[in-house]
Amino acid sequence: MASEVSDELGALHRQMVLIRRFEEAAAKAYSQGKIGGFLHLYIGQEASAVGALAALRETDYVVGTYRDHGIGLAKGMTPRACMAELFGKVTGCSKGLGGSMHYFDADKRMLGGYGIVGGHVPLAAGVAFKAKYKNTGEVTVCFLGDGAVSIGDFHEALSLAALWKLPLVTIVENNEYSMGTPLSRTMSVPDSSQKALAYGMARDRFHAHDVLEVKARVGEAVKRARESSLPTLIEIQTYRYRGHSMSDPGKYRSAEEIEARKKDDCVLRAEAALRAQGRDDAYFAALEAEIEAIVEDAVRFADESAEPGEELIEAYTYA
Ligand SMILES: Cc1ncc(C[n+]2csc(CCOP(=O)(O)OP(=O)(O)O)c2C)c(N)n1
Ligand SMILES: [Mg+2]
Repeated sequence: MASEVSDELGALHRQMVLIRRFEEAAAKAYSQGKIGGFLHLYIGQEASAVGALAALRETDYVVGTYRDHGIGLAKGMTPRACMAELFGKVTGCSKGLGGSMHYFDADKRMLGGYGIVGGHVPLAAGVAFKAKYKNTGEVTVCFLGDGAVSIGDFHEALSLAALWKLPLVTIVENNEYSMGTPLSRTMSVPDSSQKALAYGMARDRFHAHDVLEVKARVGEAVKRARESSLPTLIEIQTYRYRGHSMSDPGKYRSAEEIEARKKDDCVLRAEAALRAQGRDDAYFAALEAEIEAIVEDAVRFADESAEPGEELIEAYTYA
């Protein structure tokens, strides 16, 4: 019989496999010309969103960057609505008007998907401010990339979050690169969590190899936010296997570097732990088949859905 630990790990592993297969299918659809514009894949980083969001309640909020597919799916958005958004279809979560960078689902409390690097951090602080002002006990998690740490918005938001003691957990996903620029060329220190010291804020820093550890460590920050209304800055060290976006030839790093990082793959690590606890080949084969069916259904749904009509032009244009 599976233990409680392996049941929990099994659920988180399943979410990570879903995100990975979903994005592999999205990459294929992109190469077939079914998806236009930008497509930033999260492949390699899955344990970060899955572990972090597992530490939240459904009523807690998440705000993220354009690398948002994993965050959206981990927050409970449907693969259908997420895939249809990539295809620019009216059945997408943002009616096909936003695309890859603009996932949004108010019911699931996934408040975006933003394309301006660092620009969303003050928005997340505002969401946390609302929770404090109304005394709702809700926590807000904000994801950003290592490149956003050098943007002014990040510092303004953290400064006020600390001053006003907001229930905000800010997570820097340090994947070592902003587009083709390594972190060593954008920041004077390698550990972005040190920025918390300037604001008198709690901080933490760890790898995203082990999804249960991510959950536990983010969970401490969530507890601090919920029970003491205090913010935390966390750096999660991670790595993306694919290019910055689909148009990135990736000439700034070697194939050897990528292969070396894949040895710490979060999905394979979770699989190995599950196997050690008794899950067998049949379990993983059934899981892959189940996920394949979900992803195929999402692609079919997106393919068959209609494009947004003219009636939406005025509805979403500000004058
Ligand atoms: C204000 C601003 N400047 C530049 C860009 C162009 N741009 C898009 S993504 C990106 C890199 C950001 O890297 P990072 O924050 O590390 O996130 P990652 O892509 O690695 O997840 C840049 C410079 C932008 N979108 N917004
Ligand atoms: Mg980065």
